[in-house]
Amino acid sequence: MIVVRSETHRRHHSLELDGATIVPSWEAPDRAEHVDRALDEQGTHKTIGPDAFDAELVDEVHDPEYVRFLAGAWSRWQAEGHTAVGAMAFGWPARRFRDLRPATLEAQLGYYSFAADCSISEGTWEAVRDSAAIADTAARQVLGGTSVVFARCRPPGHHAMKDQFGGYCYLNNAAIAAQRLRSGGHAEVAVLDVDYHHGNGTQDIFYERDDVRFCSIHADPSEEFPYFLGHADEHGAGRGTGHNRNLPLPRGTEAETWFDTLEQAIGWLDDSSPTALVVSLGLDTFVDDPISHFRLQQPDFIRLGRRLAAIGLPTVLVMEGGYATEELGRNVGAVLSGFETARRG
Ligand code: SP5
Ligand code: ZN
Repeated sequence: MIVVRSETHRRHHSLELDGATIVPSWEAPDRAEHVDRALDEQGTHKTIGPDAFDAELVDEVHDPEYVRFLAGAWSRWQAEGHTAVGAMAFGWPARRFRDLRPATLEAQLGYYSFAADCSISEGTWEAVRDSAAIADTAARQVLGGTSVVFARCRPPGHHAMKDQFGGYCYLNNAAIAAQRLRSGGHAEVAVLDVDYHHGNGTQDIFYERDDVRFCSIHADPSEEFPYFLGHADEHGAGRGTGHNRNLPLPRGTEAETWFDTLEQAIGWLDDSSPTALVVSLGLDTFVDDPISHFRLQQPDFIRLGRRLAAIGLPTVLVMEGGYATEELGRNVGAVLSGFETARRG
């Protein structure tokens, strides 16, 4: 399989709140290192680097001012003389506050985020930019006729809203891939999100659109992050009504139920006629994931790969979460080999 990756991710070391303590994030560089090593060991993949970041494409799914904010936040933070190792919000425009675009960096950190589980520091923007470019490049490869490409993105993207970062995500890599497929001629694109957490960002970006339909299988947000989006009654709005589908499952869900739900998701995506597929491939559904509570085992990831291949559409696989770092490489490898055997067979 063609794998798009880059080393720039190593420059991004995020911090997150654990209660009132600030700790190194679960979403750390060794995640991608384990994946790269495992895929190299499989020896069946062709690795390429990303093409240049296409700001115009990204501005079609994100607020351009938000993208400018991300690009400039760290240098502004330093210029202001802060000594903290990372910039993070501490105030948000919550209920009954006003939706005012602030001018100061401190206020903008709150305006442009929805969670305090990720920070902006030295190298964050460069890693975020490459991660987005990786997803875009994978989509371009698919437009060029390759049937499936793996975008080894880090940081992940599916929580990133039109104009808010959070959930370890800054730019929405899957949305960028979907937008590239749209602009390359696919009239309708399906996005299937199998990360343990709801893909609130992808939902937000396409909520009022009928050309990209979004379906997510995830832990019920009434008991899991991101809490305030991802419920079963969110169906889309305006032209997008009927083009969004959430399939929340309780904590502790086993593989059997999960795969039944996957059938529902695929069936729903097939209700219309998408000609290309983007998969937000989170591996945090794994039984030993340290922050998640579904119970998929490694062989289930082979099965997942096979099932995704059987959908039969040109496919971009975009890496999202997965925090059982030691096993992450083998789990990603399992999806890719399942996919490849099914498509060859
Ligand atoms: C891409 C992705 O999977 N993002 C997930 C973001 C989750 N962030 C909030 C995590 C809160 C975890 N608290 C864990 C406590 C473990 N003792
Ligand atoms: Zn996740």
